[in-house]
Amino acid sequence: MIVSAEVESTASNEKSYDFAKIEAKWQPYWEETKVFEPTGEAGKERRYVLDMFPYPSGDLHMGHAEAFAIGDVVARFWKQRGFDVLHPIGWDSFGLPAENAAIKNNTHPKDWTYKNIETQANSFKRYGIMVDWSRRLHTSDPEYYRWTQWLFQQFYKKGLAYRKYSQVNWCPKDQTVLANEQVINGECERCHSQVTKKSLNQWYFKITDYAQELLDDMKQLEGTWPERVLAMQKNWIGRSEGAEVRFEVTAGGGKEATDITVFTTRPDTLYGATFFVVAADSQLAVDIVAEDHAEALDAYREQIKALSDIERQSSEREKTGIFTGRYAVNPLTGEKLPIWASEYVLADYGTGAIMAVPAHDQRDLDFARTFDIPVVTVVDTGEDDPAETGVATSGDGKLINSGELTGLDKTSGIAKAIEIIEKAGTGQGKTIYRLRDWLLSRQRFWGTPIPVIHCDDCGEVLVPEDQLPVQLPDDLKGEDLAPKGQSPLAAASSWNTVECPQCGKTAHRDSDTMDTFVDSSWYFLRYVSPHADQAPFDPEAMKQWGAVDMYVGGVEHAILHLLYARFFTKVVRDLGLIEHDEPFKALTNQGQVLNQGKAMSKSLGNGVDLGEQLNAFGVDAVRTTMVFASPPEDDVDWADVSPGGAQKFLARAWRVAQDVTSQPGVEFTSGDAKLHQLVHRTMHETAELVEAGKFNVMVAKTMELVNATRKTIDSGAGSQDPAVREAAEAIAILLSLFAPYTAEDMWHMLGHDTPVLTAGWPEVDPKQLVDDTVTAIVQVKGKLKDRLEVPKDISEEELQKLALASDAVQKSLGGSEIRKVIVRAPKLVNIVI
Ligand code: ANZ
Ligand code: ZN
Repeated sequence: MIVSAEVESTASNEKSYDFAKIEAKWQPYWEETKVFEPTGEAGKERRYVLDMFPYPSGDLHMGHAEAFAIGDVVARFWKQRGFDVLHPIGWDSFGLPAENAAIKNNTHPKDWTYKNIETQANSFKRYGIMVDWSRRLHTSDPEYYRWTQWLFQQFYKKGLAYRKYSQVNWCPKDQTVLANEQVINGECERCHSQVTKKSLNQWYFKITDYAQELLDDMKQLEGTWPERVLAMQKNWIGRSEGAEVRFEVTAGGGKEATDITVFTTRPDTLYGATFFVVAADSQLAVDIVAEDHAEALDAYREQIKALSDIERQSSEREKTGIFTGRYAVNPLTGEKLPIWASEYVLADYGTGAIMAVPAHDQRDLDFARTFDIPVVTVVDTGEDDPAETGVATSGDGKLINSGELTGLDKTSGIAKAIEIIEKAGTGQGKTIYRLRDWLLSRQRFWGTPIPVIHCDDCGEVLVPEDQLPVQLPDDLKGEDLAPKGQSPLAAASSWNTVECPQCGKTAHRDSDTMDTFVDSSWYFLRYVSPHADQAPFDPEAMKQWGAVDMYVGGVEHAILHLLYARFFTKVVRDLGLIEHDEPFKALTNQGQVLNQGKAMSKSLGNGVDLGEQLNAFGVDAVRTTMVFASPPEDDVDWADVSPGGAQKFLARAWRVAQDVTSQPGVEFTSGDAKLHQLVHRTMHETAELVEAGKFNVMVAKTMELVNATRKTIDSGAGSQDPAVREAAEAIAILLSLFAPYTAEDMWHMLGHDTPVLTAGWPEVDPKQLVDDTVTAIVQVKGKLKDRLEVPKDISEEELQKLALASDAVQKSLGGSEIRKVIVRAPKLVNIVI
């Protein structure tokens, strides 16, 4: 065990608070009492709290410790507030690192995976997270991926999973395709190799069918999801309104006349189009190129193959392109525009072809200047001529040189242009999205096999439902799994060769596996009934739990995982299996744990080992530090925090319980009224703070309450004061949200014999919250004898009671008989003798 100097001194000051002993004592108790599991009590309101499930790489790290401490505050708070709480855990246990480890160690990926899961599970148990262990799941278990496969098949039947031959991102090192989202600045997000393009037959999910709904339903999330996450999703979906316009391509260069449709957001600028561009890597370019330009086009296509979409669209690089030898006719002006092929037009956006308006589109202007193409200004924005400045103008203004559009502004120009082309039958208004279908197949082993069989006669045949899951073979290991340009499963012929379920001929299993994002797109649905074996989840359990009330996880998942999970939820709803539209009603993005301003990383050598911190300071001190350091969404810099300080605070709180000598169940009638009031105010305020996500302030309030209670105890006979017991119990309940071991130990020291998590939130007396007190004057025979601080809304009887109890009043009465008491609450009491 590693003990720092600071800890040693702490430990000698507070000898009696021994976190290791407390941890050892209560961990088995929680397992025995099953207090972390939902009770399923009828009629109880339910809450579902979820932390993004971990990937089993090694042991837990500081990032896990932060995220799970935060999620647990929410889960434990709702439990104390009387809800039945579901807070499950599982592992996202497919993926490449396991496979790479297996190749290196000549083992099967499951060895590495399940060993790491066991290590992490033990650490989570030690960390005291309130999770229902009976619901634990692993996405690499056949019981789980059976249903991932089943869902894939339902998607397939609805036309939402399909295979298509296309140019895809290919990582030459990992020898697998990558989704667009996994290509960062032209590099593989994992191994940083330069990504290339390859033509392959790949599986896709048709997420684009849901583009508009994914946008529209963000309304349901406003206010409960971080704004920036919503903004990122909106951007990613990228809705564009405009028009499709059909251009006739004249015969020439050995090719016949045809036509090409473009997508434009600015049909109002049609008169400013001076050239036309097709995506150089599209089939369209090959189809239309003049015969005597074909060779040059081929050479150009070869040259741009290695470029990523981001590089291709970068404004920094000089534009490149090649003339195709053909011309397109502007449907409004009849003008013949030269058709170029260039990298800057993307093959898979819009129609893969554009009309170029250099005066009002910077990319087009850059291109026009490179190749000396005319620039015609058609919107008078009041700025300088783009042909001279090299800066395209995109603002609003009056249309000029534009025939029937001349004089209109941008909005009415767009409307008018659409009206004209629609009437002429050469185009129509159109909305498109930047979102692409989700490429889900991977040429790797350690993933969910795609449950499809390919037959020469029958084509794609779904594996019959009663034969699911299609299991991964157990007998491949080490070198068998090394990347070979196709899935290792393609080479496993005994696994791969099967009878066609339809015609009985020899056929082949699909040898690709699914992107692990598929596994994580529905796990939150599985948790409501993780052992269901007739369906992905039990409909009754789903009715009880429904959508996740609070989801906690890193902002790095703002697009991929969260968008995919939203898409899956909508499809599962459309399959009639659930009723809700959105998987996560609320989302909290926790910050990162840093060290000296930098993210902890192996290469920087600034990592802090969680196990060492837990050994040195105890679980509760680490958890308290995580929650106290900042609001949940901010970063925590481990160089700036003090787990030693947190440990001292916990010891101080713990000793409060030790010093209470009263028995449970006493009501506050007399004693330290100030402390009594503080307890009620604290419980009221902390509930509001937790609801508002200000967990750090909640901890600060707990600290204040501990200090005040200490003062009362130290001021004399406090240990018997009912206010002190009330305060100590309140402290234990507050600590149960973020320092569970200390809280449990205190609760039992205070004489309770059930788990602190069953205590419930104490009822708050609204009278104790009334801020405004007034000074009441007490007179005897018309003479002022005392002043009393009383609540504004004090009753006549209460005020009279307080007045008669006053020492000064009693003294002046001196035993005389009281004839009459006149009470004017809350300000005056007059005693007549
Ligand atoms: C003419 C025009 C004039 C355009 C103008 C813009 C400004 P967003 O808003 O991102 O959807 N475009 C269309 N398809 C393209 C593709 N496959 N690759 C590259 N660029 C493409 O952008 C839509 C605009 O981007 C379209 O409107 C088109 O250029 C271009 F003053 O058409 B525009
Ligand atoms: Zn067949």
